[in-house]
Amino acid sequence: MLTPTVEHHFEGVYTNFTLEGDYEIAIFAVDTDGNVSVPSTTKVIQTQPSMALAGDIDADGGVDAVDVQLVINAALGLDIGALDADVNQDAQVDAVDVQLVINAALGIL
Ligand SMILES: [Ca+2]
Ligand SMILES: [Ca+2]
Repeated sequence: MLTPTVEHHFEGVYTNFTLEGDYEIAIFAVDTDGNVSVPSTTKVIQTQPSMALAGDIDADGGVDAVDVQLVINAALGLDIGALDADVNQDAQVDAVDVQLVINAALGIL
């Protein structure tokens, strides 16, 4: 979502091009009547993938008690929305992921 800065000018920042590869981006506008503009497209090429901070479930740049709570909730089957709590990427959120997040929060990696 773009945010208006000055009149007729919008800006937005998206930082989650974390995997290596080419990303096609389409930008379009919708007015209050639902009319959609022809999209303007551009491309971002990520050549230096960044490893997401392990255990940073809410992607705020740090691993703390909030992340621990989120991974516990996910392990208990509680909905944490679109956040990915599968820290070790084994397709399930369980006590192993909880331990990994706790370790990360404590600085033990
Ligand atoms: Ca966090
Ligand atoms: Ca897991």
